[in-house]
Amino acid sequence: MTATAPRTGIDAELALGMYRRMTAIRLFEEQANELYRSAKMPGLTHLYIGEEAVAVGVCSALRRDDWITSTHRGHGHCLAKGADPGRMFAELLGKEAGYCRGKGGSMHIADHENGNLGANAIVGGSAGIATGAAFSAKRRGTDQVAVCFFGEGALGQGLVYEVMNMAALWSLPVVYVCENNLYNEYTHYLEATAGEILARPRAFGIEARQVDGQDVRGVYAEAAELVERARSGGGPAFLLADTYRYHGHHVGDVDRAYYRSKDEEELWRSDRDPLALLGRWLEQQKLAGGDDLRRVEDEVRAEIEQGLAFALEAPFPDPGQVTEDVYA
Ligand SMILES: Cc1ncc(C[n+]2csc(CCOP(=O)(O)OP(=O)(O)O)c2C)c(N)n1
Repeated sequence: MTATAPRTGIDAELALGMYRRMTAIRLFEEQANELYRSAKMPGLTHLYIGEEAVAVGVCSALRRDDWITSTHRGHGHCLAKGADPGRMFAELLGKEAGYCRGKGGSMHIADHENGNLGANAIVGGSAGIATGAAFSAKRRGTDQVAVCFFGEGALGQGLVYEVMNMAALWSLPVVYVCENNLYNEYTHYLEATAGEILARPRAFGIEARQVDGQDVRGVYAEAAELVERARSGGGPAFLLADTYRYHGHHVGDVDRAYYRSKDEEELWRSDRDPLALLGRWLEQQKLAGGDDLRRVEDEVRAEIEQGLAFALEAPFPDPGQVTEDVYA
């Protein structure tokens, strides 16, 4: 199909590609949850389900050689930038075939071939890395752009402001993408964040915008503009994406009624689901039918299951490697 929807300029190929990537993230995360529940995965993980449109909308506006940095909730960013689900599952399971040879686990996956400089368990920590990458691109005269994903909890970290200051002074090609899923761990963000979020980047003279993070087309449109602006010398930008995580802070956070209600969770799932919203739009625009969407889901499910089987069967690293690649 080559039909183009004129209002946004997003054609069928791009929209279906975004639907496919969002589906891959959702199904990957459901399996990651199962790995935890069946005690096959060491440690825990932070699920991105519900937030898929942010990673996919932004990364669809990037080239493969552009960079991203990610967070403790990083599987979605990683998949959206092109990582292989099998190697990601292998990393979650501590297998040698994993992206960090099984030594990083869920919160440290890096995939340099696809421009992912890594997830980071230190809240706000990757802001320095993304800004450094943008500085490097500028110094070397390439036209690469760096995107820094972070949760609104990172707005309490001083590093974020140190690097925004530098990025503005030196007009660096970096886009700060703040994923506001309403909660800093178990606390509503309004209890921890004073004033207007957008006033903070604007204080540095950084172009700052807000977008509905459940609408992948809107996220893509804003990101595409800000990325191209940065690429062509327009300097840094800040994109605030309003979103929601359907699951707990991490997979073990099951009883969460003390900090948010079931009704709130249900409302986001039923009314604001990013996959349902894009699916409905694709059908309304006659860019895809229900059968097309089901076929995409079946294909993606097969890929995810294949990746999972690969990881489950993959060998653990030799214990003799335990001190290799470790810097301390
Ligand atoms: C510097 C630092 N402080 C505290 C923590 C513990 N911690 C892990 S996740 C988290 C909340 C992060 O909230 P947010 O940035 O909004 O991301 P979300 O989990 O909502 O995606 C905290 C406080 C940490 N990992 N690093």
